[in-house]
Amino acid sequence: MGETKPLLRALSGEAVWPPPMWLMRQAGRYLPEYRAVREQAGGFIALCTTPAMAAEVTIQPVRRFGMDGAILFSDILMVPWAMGQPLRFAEGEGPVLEPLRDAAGIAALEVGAIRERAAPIFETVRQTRAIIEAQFPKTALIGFAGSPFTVACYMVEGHGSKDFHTARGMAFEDPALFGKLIRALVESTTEYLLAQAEAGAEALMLFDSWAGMLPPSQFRRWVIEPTATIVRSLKRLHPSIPVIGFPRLAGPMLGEYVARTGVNTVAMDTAMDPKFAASVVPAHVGLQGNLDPLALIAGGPALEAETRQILAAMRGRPFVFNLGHGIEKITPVEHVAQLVRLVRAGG
Ligand code: 1CP
Repeated sequence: MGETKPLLRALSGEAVWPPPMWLMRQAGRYLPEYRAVREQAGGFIALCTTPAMAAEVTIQPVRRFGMDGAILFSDILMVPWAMGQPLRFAEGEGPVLEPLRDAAGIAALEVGAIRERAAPIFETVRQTRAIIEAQFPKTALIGFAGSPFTVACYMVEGHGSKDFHTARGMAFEDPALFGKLIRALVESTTEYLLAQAEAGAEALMLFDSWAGMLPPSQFRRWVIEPTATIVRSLKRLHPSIPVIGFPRLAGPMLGEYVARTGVNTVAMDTAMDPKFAASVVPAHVGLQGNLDPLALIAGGPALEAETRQILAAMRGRPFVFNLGHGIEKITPVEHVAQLVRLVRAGG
Protein backbone atom coordinates (compact mmCIF):
# COMPACT_ATOMS: atom_id res chain seq x y z
CA MET A 1 0.00 0.00 0.00
CA GLY A 2 1.28 3.47 -0.85
CA GLU A 3 1.95 5.99 1.91
CA THR A 4 -1.22 7.84 2.86
CA LYS A 5 0.02 10.31 5.47
CA PRO A 6 0.42 13.64 3.62
CA LEU A 7 3.44 14.72 5.68
CA LEU A 8 5.36 11.52 4.90
CA ARG A 9 4.51 11.79 1.20
CA ALA A 10 5.83 15.38 1.06
CA LEU A 11 8.95 14.56 3.09
CA SER A 12 9.70 11.74 0.67
CA GLY A 13 9.64 14.05 -2.34
CA GLU A 14 6.02 14.21 -3.49
CA ALA A 15 4.43 17.60 -4.30
CA VAL A 16 1.30 17.32 -2.12
CA TRP A 17 -1.14 20.27 -2.37
CA PRO A 18 -2.38 21.94 -0.23
CA PRO A 19 0.87 21.23 1.58
CA PRO A 20 0.94 19.35 4.88
CA MET A 21 1.82 21.52 7.87
CA TRP A 22 3.09 21.56 11.43
CA LEU A 23 4.86 24.27 13.45
CA MET A 24 8.20 24.18 15.21
CA ARG A 25 7.64 24.26 19.00
CA GLN A 26 3.94 23.75 18.34
CA ALA A 27 3.56 22.31 21.85
CA GLY A 28 4.34 25.07 24.28
CA ARG A 29 3.43 27.92 26.52
CA TYR A 30 1.11 29.71 24.05
CA LEU A 31 -1.34 26.82 24.61
CA PRO A 32 -3.34 26.91 27.88
CA GLU A 33 -3.61 23.11 27.85
CA TYR A 34 0.22 22.91 27.71
CA ARG A 35 0.61 25.29 30.64
CA ALA A 36 -1.76 23.10 32.68
CA VAL A 37 0.27 19.92 32.11
CA ARG A 38 3.57 21.77 32.55
CA GLU A 39 2.40 22.98 35.97
CA GLN A 40 1.31 19.49 36.96
CA ALA A 41 4.70 18.06 35.91
CA GLY A 42 6.67 20.55 38.01
CA GLY A 43 9.94 20.82 36.08
CA PHE A 44 10.65 20.76 32.36
CA ILE A 45 12.86 17.64 32.61
CA ALA A 46 10.14 15.91 34.63
CA LEU A 47 7.72 16.69 31.80
CA CYS A 48 10.14 15.29 29.17
CA THR A 49 10.71 12.09 31.17
CA THR A 50 7.11 11.32 32.17
CA PRO A 51 5.82 9.51 29.06
CA ALA A 52 2.08 9.96 29.63
CA MET A 53 2.49 13.73 30.12
CA ALA A 54 5.00 14.19 27.29
CA ALA A 55 2.73 12.19 24.95
CA GLU A 56 -0.24 14.34 25.97
CA VAL A 57 1.52 17.64 25.17
CA THR A 58 2.85 16.16 21.90
CA ILE A 59 -0.75 15.45 20.86
CA GLN A 60 -2.27 18.76 22.04
CA PRO A 61 -1.59 20.81 18.85
CA VAL A 62 -2.82 17.90 16.71
CA ARG A 63 -6.05 17.71 18.69
CA ARG A 64 -6.59 21.48 18.58
CA PHE A 65 -5.47 22.32 15.02
CA GLY A 66 -5.33 19.00 13.14
CA MET A 67 -1.61 19.34 12.37
CA ASP A 68 -0.16 16.82 9.87
CA GLY A 69 2.90 16.35 12.06
CA ALA A 70 3.24 15.70 15.79
CA ILE A 71 6.76 16.39 17.05
CA LEU A 72 7.94 14.43 20.05
CA PHE A 73 7.91 16.65 23.10
CA SER A 74 11.46 16.73 24.40
CA ASP A 75 14.48 19.01 24.01
CA ILE A 76 17.77 18.88 22.12
CA LEU A 77 19.59 19.07 25.46
CA MET A 78 18.20 15.74 26.64
CA VAL A 79 21.10 14.09 24.77
CA PRO A 80 23.82 15.75 26.91
CA TRP A 81 21.59 15.06 29.93
CA ALA A 82 21.49 11.36 28.99
CA MET A 83 25.29 11.43 28.53
CA GLY A 84 25.60 12.49 32.16
CA GLN A 85 26.15 16.27 31.85
CA PRO A 86 24.25 18.02 34.66
CA LEU A 87 21.32 20.03 33.19
CA ARG A 88 18.56 22.19 34.59
CA PHE A 89 15.98 24.46 33.04
CA ALA A 90 15.91 27.66 35.04
CA GLU A 91 12.60 29.50 35.10
CA GLY A 92 12.74 32.38 32.60
CA GLU A 93 16.41 31.87 31.72
CA GLY A 94 16.44 28.67 29.63
CA PRO A 95 18.76 25.67 29.87
CA VAL A 96 21.80 25.67 32.17
CA LEU A 97 24.47 22.96 31.81
CA GLU A 98 27.66 22.45 33.76
CA PRO A 99 30.09 23.83 31.13
CA LEU A 100 32.37 21.33 29.42
CA ARG A 101 35.77 22.85 28.76
CA ASP A 102 38.49 20.19 28.86
CA ALA A 103 39.56 16.71 27.80
CA ALA A 104 38.66 15.17 31.19
CA GLY A 105 35.11 16.49 30.96
CA ILE A 106 34.67 15.19 27.44
CA ALA A 107 36.20 11.80 28.29
CA ALA A 108 33.75 11.46 31.20
CA LEU A 109 30.70 11.65 28.92
CA GLU A 110 28.80 8.37 28.88
CA VAL A 111 28.37 7.81 25.18
CA GLY A 112 26.94 4.31 25.54
CA ALA A 113 24.34 5.27 28.17
CA ILE A 114 21.85 6.93 25.86
CA ARG A 115 19.46 4.02 25.27
CA GLU A 116 19.15 3.33 28.98
CA ARG A 117 19.07 6.90 30.27
CA ALA A 118 16.70 8.17 27.58
CA ALA A 119 14.36 5.17 27.86
CA PRO A 120 11.41 7.32 29.10
CA ILE A 121 11.70 9.42 25.93
CA PHE A 122 11.48 6.31 23.73
CA GLU A 123 8.46 5.23 25.78
CA THR A 124 6.89 8.63 25.02
CA VAL A 125 7.41 7.90 21.30
CA ARG A 126 5.68 4.50 21.69
CA GLN A 127 2.71 5.94 23.58
CA THR A 128 2.34 8.90 21.23
CA ARG A 129 2.40 6.69 18.14
CA ALA A 130 -0.30 4.47 19.64
CA ILE A 131 -2.52 7.50 20.29
CA ILE A 132 -1.90 8.79 16.76
CA GLU A 133 -2.80 5.49 15.08
CA ALA A 134 -5.96 5.18 17.18
CA GLN A 135 -7.18 8.80 16.95
CA PHE A 136 -5.28 10.79 14.30
CA PRO A 137 -4.25 8.28 11.61
CA LYS A 138 -3.44 10.99 9.02
CA THR A 139 -0.84 12.58 11.31
CA ALA A 140 2.81 11.47 11.30
CA LEU A 141 5.07 11.36 14.35
CA ILE A 142 8.37 13.23 14.04
CA GLY A 143 11.30 12.30 16.28
CA PHE A 144 14.22 14.70 16.62
CA ALA A 145 17.60 15.56 18.02
CA GLY A 146 19.89 18.56 17.96
CA SER A 147 22.76 18.36 15.50
CA PRO A 148 26.16 17.74 17.06
CA PHE A 149 27.43 21.28 16.44
CA THR A 150 24.48 23.07 18.04
CA VAL A 151 24.37 20.68 21.01
CA ALA A 152 28.16 21.07 21.46
CA CYS A 153 27.66 24.86 21.56
CA TYR A 154 25.40 24.53 24.62
CA MET A 155 27.59 21.83 26.22
CA VAL A 156 30.75 23.96 26.04
CA GLU A 157 29.14 27.33 26.77
CA GLY A 158 26.85 25.96 29.49
CA HIS A 159 23.89 28.11 28.46
CA GLY A 160 22.30 29.95 25.54
CA SER A 161 24.31 32.74 23.96
CA LYS A 162 24.13 35.17 21.05
CA ASP A 163 27.49 34.08 19.64
CA PHE A 164 28.77 30.99 21.55
CA HIS A 165 32.29 32.46 21.67
CA THR A 166 33.75 29.78 23.91
CA ALA A 167 32.48 26.90 21.80
CA ARG A 168 33.47 28.45 18.48
CA GLY A 169 36.82 29.44 19.97
CA MET A 170 37.49 25.84 21.05
CA ALA A 171 36.72 24.62 17.52
CA PHE A 172 39.56 26.83 16.19
CA GLU A 173 42.04 26.59 19.07
CA ASP A 174 41.76 22.89 19.80
CA PRO A 175 40.02 21.18 16.88
CA ALA A 176 41.18 17.75 18.12
CA LEU A 177 39.36 18.28 21.43
CA PHE A 178 36.26 19.81 19.82
CA GLY A 179 36.34 16.93 17.31
CA LYS A 180 36.23 14.42 20.20
CA LEU A 181 33.10 16.07 21.52
CA ILE A 182 31.52 16.11 18.05
CA ARG A 183 32.35 12.41 17.56
CA ALA A 184 30.82 11.51 20.93
CA LEU A 185 27.70 13.43 19.90
CA VAL A 186 27.54 11.77 16.47
CA GLU A 187 27.58 8.38 18.19
CA SER A 188 24.98 9.13 20.87
CA THR A 189 22.74 11.15 18.56
CA THR A 190 22.69 8.29 16.05
CA GLU A 191 21.70 5.80 18.77
CA TYR A 192 19.14 8.26 20.14
CA LEU A 193 17.47 8.69 16.73
CA LEU A 194 17.62 4.97 15.91
CA ALA A 195 15.88 4.21 19.20
CA GLN A 196 13.18 6.76 18.35
CA ALA A 197 12.67 5.14 14.93
CA GLU A 198 12.41 1.71 16.57
CA ALA A 199 9.85 3.09 19.03
CA GLY A 200 7.63 4.42 16.24
CA ALA A 201 8.92 7.78 15.00
CA GLU A 202 8.02 8.04 11.29
CA ALA A 203 10.35 10.91 10.34
CA LEU A 204 13.42 12.36 12.06
CA MET A 205 14.58 15.96 12.27
CA LEU A 206 18.01 17.36 13.10
CA PHE A 207 17.97 20.90 14.54
CA ASP A 208 21.15 22.87 13.85
CA SER A 209 20.04 26.23 15.21
CA TRP A 210 23.52 27.77 15.33
CA ALA A 211 24.97 26.37 12.07
CA GLY A 212 24.82 29.81 10.44
CA MET A 213 27.51 31.27 12.73
CA LEU A 214 30.26 29.30 10.99
CA PRO A 215 32.50 30.26 8.09
CA PRO A 216 32.35 27.77 5.16
CA SER A 217 35.39 25.69 6.17
CA GLN A 218 34.02 25.23 9.69
CA PHE A 219 30.50 24.69 8.41
CA ARG A 220 31.75 21.78 6.28
CA ARG A 221 33.69 20.25 9.12
CA TRP A 222 31.30 20.67 12.05
CA VAL A 223 27.89 20.82 10.39
CA ILE A 224 27.94 18.96 7.06
CA GLU A 225 30.29 16.08 7.93
CA PRO A 226 28.72 15.04 11.27
CA THR A 227 25.21 15.38 9.83
CA ALA A 228 26.16 13.28 6.79
CA THR A 229 27.57 10.56 9.08
CA ILE A 230 24.36 10.45 11.14
CA VAL A 231 22.11 10.39 8.06
CA ARG A 232 24.17 7.55 6.52
CA SER A 233 23.82 5.43 9.68
CA LEU A 234 20.08 6.10 9.94
CA LYS A 235 19.53 5.19 6.28
CA ARG A 236 21.53 1.97 6.60
CA LEU A 237 19.03 0.63 9.14
CA HIS A 238 15.91 2.55 8.10
CA PRO A 239 16.28 3.27 4.38
CA SER A 240 12.82 4.75 3.94
CA ILE A 241 12.58 6.99 7.04
CA PRO A 242 12.60 10.63 5.89
CA VAL A 243 15.18 12.90 7.52
CA ILE A 244 14.67 16.67 7.82
CA GLY A 245 17.72 18.89 8.30
CA PHE A 246 17.51 22.42 9.75
CA PRO A 247 20.81 24.24 9.20
CA ARG A 248 19.54 27.56 10.51
CA LEU A 249 20.96 30.65 8.76
CA ALA A 250 23.02 28.49 6.39
CA GLY A 251 22.33 31.02 3.61
CA PRO A 252 24.45 30.28 0.55
CA MET A 253 25.68 26.98 2.09
CA LEU A 254 22.18 25.49 1.78
CA GLY A 255 22.74 23.70 -1.56
CA GLU A 256 25.99 22.09 -0.43
CA TYR A 257 24.40 21.06 2.88
CA VAL A 258 21.58 19.27 1.04
CA ALA A 259 23.83 17.65 -1.56
CA ARG A 260 26.36 16.33 0.95
CA THR A 261 24.25 15.35 3.97
CA GLY A 262 21.62 13.31 2.12
CA VAL A 263 18.66 14.80 4.03
CA ASN A 264 15.28 14.22 2.33
CA THR A 265 13.91 17.63 3.25
CA VAL A 266 15.59 20.83 4.36
CA ALA A 267 13.92 23.28 6.73
CA MET A 268 14.29 26.93 5.74
CA ASP A 269 14.84 29.56 8.44
CA THR A 270 13.06 32.91 8.50
CA ALA A 271 15.79 34.73 6.56
CA MET A 272 15.90 32.22 3.68
CA ASP A 273 14.30 33.27 0.38
CA PRO A 274 12.14 30.29 -0.67
CA LYS A 275 12.92 31.07 -4.32
CA PHE A 276 16.66 30.92 -3.64
CA ALA A 277 16.18 27.62 -1.76
CA ALA A 278 14.18 26.22 -4.69
CA SER A 279 16.99 27.21 -7.06
CA VAL A 280 19.78 25.43 -5.14
CA VAL A 281 17.91 22.36 -3.83
CA PRO A 282 17.12 19.54 -6.32
CA ALA A 283 13.41 19.10 -7.15
CA HIS A 284 13.15 15.70 -5.43
CA VAL A 285 14.29 17.14 -2.09
CA GLY A 286 11.54 18.64 0.05
CA LEU A 287 11.55 22.15 1.47
CA GLN A 288 9.96 23.10 4.77
CA GLY A 289 9.22 26.49 6.29
CA ASN A 290 9.47 29.37 6.70
CA LEU A 291 6.93 31.86 8.03
CA ASP A 292 8.36 34.40 10.45
CA PRO A 293 6.96 33.62 13.93
CA LEU A 294 6.41 37.37 14.34
CA ALA A 295 4.01 37.41 11.37
CA LEU A 296 2.06 34.76 13.25
CA ILE A 297 1.94 36.98 16.34
CA ALA A 298 0.75 39.90 14.18
CA GLY A 299 -2.02 37.87 12.49
CA GLY A 300 -4.49 39.55 10.11
CA PRO A 301 -3.34 40.87 6.73
CA ALA A 302 0.40 40.62 7.54
CA LEU A 303 0.03 36.92 8.28
CA GLU A 304 -2.09 36.42 5.19
CA ALA A 305 0.32 38.19 2.82
CA GLU A 306 3.42 36.38 4.12
CA THR A 307 1.71 33.01 4.04
CA ARG A 308 0.45 33.47 0.48
CA GLN A 309 3.91 34.49 -0.71
CA ILE A 310 5.49 31.35 0.67
CA LEU A 311 2.75 29.14 -0.76
CA ALA A 312 3.09 30.75 -4.21
CA ALA A 313 6.86 30.18 -4.24
CA MET A 314 6.51 26.53 -3.19
CA ARG A 315 3.62 25.38 -5.36
CA GLY A 316 4.56 22.35 -7.47
CA ARG A 317 7.40 21.27 -5.16
CA PRO A 318 7.53 18.75 -2.34
CA PHE A 319 6.85 21.18 0.50
CA VAL A 320 5.83 21.23 4.15
CA PHE A 321 4.46 24.47 5.56
CA ASN A 322 6.07 25.51 8.84
CA LEU A 323 7.57 28.47 10.64
CA GLY A 324 11.14 29.63 10.04
CA HIS A 325 11.87 29.26 13.78
CA GLY A 326 9.97 28.17 16.89
CA ILE A 327 6.58 29.61 17.79
CA GLU A 328 6.74 32.37 20.44
CA LYS A 329 4.88 32.03 23.71
CA ILE A 330 2.91 35.27 23.20
CA THR A 331 1.36 33.92 19.96
CA PRO A 332 -2.45 34.22 20.03
CA VAL A 333 -4.00 30.76 19.63
CA GLU A 334 -6.59 32.21 17.22
CA HIS A 335 -3.80 33.29 14.84
CA VAL A 336 -2.59 29.71 14.60
CA ALA A 337 -6.13 28.68 13.68
CA GLN A 338 -6.18 31.45 11.03
CA LEU A 339 -2.88 30.17 9.62
CA VAL A 340 -4.20 26.62 9.42
CA ARG A 341 -7.23 27.83 7.42
CA LEU A 342 -4.99 29.81 5.05
CA VAL A 343 -2.63 26.91 4.37
CA ARG A 344 -5.49 24.41 3.98
CA ALA A 345 -6.95 26.71 1.29
CA GLY A 346 -3.69 26.28 -0.62
CA GLY A 347 -2.97 29.99 -1.19
O1 1CP B 1 9.21 25.14 30.33
C1 1CP B 1 9.16 25.32 29.12
O2 1CP B 1 8.07 25.25 28.54
C2 1CP B 1 10.47 25.64 28.45
C3 1CP B 1 10.45 26.01 27.00
C4 1CP B 1 10.96 24.88 26.12
C5 1CP B 1 10.17 24.06 25.28
C6 1CP B 1 8.68 24.10 25.09
C7 1CP B 1 12.29 24.43 26.00
C8 1CP B 1 13.47 24.97 26.72
N1 1CP B 1 12.33 23.37 25.11
C9 1CP B 1 11.06 23.11 24.66
C10 1CP B 1 10.67 22.02 23.74
C11 1CP B 1 11.42 21.82 22.48
N2 1CP B 1 12.69 22.27 22.20
C12 1CP B 1 10.97 21.07 21.38
C13 1CP B 1 9.64 20.30 21.45
C14 1CP B 1 8.80 20.02 20.38
C15 1CP B 1 8.05 21.14 19.66
O3 1CP B 1 8.58 21.67 18.68
O4 1CP B 1 6.90 21.42 20.05
C16 1CP B 1 11.97 21.14 20.38
C17 1CP B 1 11.94 20.55 18.99
C18 1CP B 1 13.05 21.89 20.92
C19 1CP B 1 14.32 22.13 20.21
C20 1CP B 1 15.32 23.07 20.78
N3 1CP B 1 15.64 23.30 22.10
C21 1CP B 1 16.21 23.84 19.98
C22 1CP B 1 16.27 23.78 18.47
C23 1CP B 1 15.24 24.60 17.79
C24 1CP B 1 15.35 26.10 18.00
O5 1CP B 1 14.43 26.66 18.63
O6 1CP B 1 16.33 26.71 17.54
C25 1CP B 1 17.03 24.58 20.85
C26 1CP B 1 18.11 25.56 20.45
C27 1CP B 1 16.67 24.23 22.19
C28 1CP B 1 17.31 24.71 23.44
C29 1CP B 1 16.32 25.31 24.36
N4 1CP B 1 15.45 24.58 25.12
C30 1CP B 1 14.59 25.41 25.83
C31 1CP B 1 14.96 26.76 25.48
C32 1CP B 1 14.30 27.98 26.05
C33 1CP B 1 16.02 26.67 24.56
C34 1CP B 1 16.75 27.86 23.90
C35 1CP B 1 17.83 28.35 24.79
C36 1CP B 1 18.64 29.51 24.25
O7 1CP B 1 19.44 29.34 23.31
O8 1CP B 1 18.51 30.59 24.81
